[in-house]
Amino acid sequence: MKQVIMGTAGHIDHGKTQLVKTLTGIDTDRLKEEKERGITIDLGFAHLTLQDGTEVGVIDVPGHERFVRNMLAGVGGIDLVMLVIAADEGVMPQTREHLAICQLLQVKDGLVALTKTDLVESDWIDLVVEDTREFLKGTFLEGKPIVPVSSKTGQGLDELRHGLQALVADVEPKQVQGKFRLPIDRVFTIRGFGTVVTGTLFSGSVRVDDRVEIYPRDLQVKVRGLQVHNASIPHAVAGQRTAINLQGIEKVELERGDVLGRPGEFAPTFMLDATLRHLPDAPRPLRHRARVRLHLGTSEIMGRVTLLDRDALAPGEEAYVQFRLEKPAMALPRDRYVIRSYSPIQTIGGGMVLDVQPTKHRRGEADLTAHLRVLAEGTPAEVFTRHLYAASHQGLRLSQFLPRTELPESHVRQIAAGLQRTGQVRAVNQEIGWYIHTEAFGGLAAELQSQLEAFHRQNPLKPGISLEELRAKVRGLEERVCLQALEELQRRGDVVVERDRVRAAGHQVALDDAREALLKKVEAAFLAAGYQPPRVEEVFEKLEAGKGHDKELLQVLVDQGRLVRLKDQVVFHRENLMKAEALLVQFLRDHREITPIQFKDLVGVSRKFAIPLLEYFDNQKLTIRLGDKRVLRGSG
Ligand SMILES: Nc1nc2c(ncn2[C@@H]2O[C@H](COP(=O)(O)OP(=O)(O)O)[C@@H](O)[C@H]2O)c(=O)[nH]1
Ligand SMILES: [Mg+2]
Repeated sequence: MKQVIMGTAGHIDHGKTQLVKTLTGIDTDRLKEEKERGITIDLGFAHLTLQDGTEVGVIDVPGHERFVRNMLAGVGGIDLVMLVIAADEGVMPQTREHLAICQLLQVKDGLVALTKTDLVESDWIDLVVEDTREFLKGTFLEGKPIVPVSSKTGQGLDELRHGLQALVADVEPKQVQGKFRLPIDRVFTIRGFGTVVTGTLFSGSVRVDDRVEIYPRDLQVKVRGLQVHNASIPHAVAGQRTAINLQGIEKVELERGDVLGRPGEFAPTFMLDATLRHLPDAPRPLRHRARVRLHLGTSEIMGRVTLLDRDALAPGEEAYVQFRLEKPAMALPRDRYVIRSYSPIQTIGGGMVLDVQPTKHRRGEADLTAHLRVLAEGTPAEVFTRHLYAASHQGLRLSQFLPRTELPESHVRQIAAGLQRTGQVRAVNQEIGWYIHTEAFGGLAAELQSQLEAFHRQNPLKPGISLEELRAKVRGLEERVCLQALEELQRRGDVVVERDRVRAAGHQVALDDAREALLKKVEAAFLAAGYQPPRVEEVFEKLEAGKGHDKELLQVLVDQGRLVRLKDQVVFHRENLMKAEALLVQFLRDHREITPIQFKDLVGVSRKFAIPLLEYFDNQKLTIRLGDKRVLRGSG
């Protein structure tokens, strides 16, 4: 069954509420004050059953200029508008304002009811129809039916019903598969039930017993009951006027403007990127950082408009902007909004949300316009790719991206899979949905390689850089991404990764003849020292050379495997170490175990070196320590 919501619009006293009552039998002016004063103050709700059985939810809005904010809370989710114009008065200020609002919110379709025809002559009606036709030119209502009616005599009501029936047939079905979202337009208490909220179910669906979150309040509650058109149902879907009985919350804890959604699916925000169209009949240019009222869904939030590419936006112009808000908003890309000036309060423009988790833009930022244009005009795949591109080498995880898109997870995964196939996107971690733009990945690999080369130039005697040190050279680089980029470089044959050390494939420790000769002498000194190796500084001092490079030169010998460093100051020549190892292995084969004292006597080494040597063999997994003895590993 098709779900359709129609809203009224138009100037005060033009007969909106009366017409709704005549059509539906429901008086939508329910407040005491409304009855007393005979004017609509807040939204009214009714429903209408058409000839073919379609139930149309009707939202009656106030026409008074002081209550336009209430009107705005009602028209956010409507499919059709019935613009009401009294035949005796014609187009009036709120006729214009309401039509402009519907235009900005991109209400898709509607018609005009020309009311109070019983008060005027028929040739006058023809004139007003003509005027109205002129007034609608260039708007979404251009060419739509203009139906003369009288709530008093009943004239024209059948034509009006037919007109509505024809429009309803063309209404597109809502996104029932989308994320569940319901902007709250009323909160009240019903004795025996507790707190009830109502709203137009924007997208997705909800069931009795579902847990829902009240955004942006960080409150979770349970759905105790659901009603649509006064009937209890187990399951409500997008496009329905829905009343939800909430468990575990008091009326005072929430208000119009809050949004119901699934827990964790949305991220409230203080900043929004958006397109903004300044109305052609706005009284003055909109200045950079002007304070405005942002109407989004059923909420009204104060904030400032950052114009990103100019100082002022002239009436009739359109631009990309960033809103900086005074309270958090809950929105998704492609949501429509309206802004009103702070004072005097007047509707001045509106547009479409592009990004709900933007970075704080600086004016004149490179690429900003191109970026926003893709978000505004691109396909879902192009938008996703653009966000990935902006995320650079950090990439995006689905958990970060999903609150930032109107698309459900399955759709985003599909898009990502398609982009992986065409090579535009890589997965950092397929399982959690962590993706990186291929260009960003390529840029990262190039950056790592140039960092590596710079390191080699500055440290010609070092064989390579540690992974951690290299990773720290690129800001915000995560380990998993870094390793994948290095893998790629290694696959290409550009770098070599050995355990936790990285070097450029072509890199060799550069030694000139003098250094080579010096190293030979150093090595010889350690070889000759046998099991009593000297301190490193002593060797260099004796050779009166290598000042300042002692450590690096020694490291070259260690890297080449000619010397072995047991501890910071304990360095052995590998050959001596191997001799000691041979003695130890032979002894353990014969005697099974050895104490440090036995080892000291066996090798003829001082106590100072005996322990580091034994620990070294433990570390090499040759021996195992059992109490104060060592045995061969694997010997039982
Ligand atoms: N003569 C006549 N009066 C009407 C008609 N429709 C509404 N009215 C009167 O116009 C006044 C304002 O109507 P209302 O529905 O409250 O206007 P709204 O402010 O647009 O909702 C009321 O006194 C109605 O009785 C109509 O078709 N003919
Ligand atoms: Mg009214």
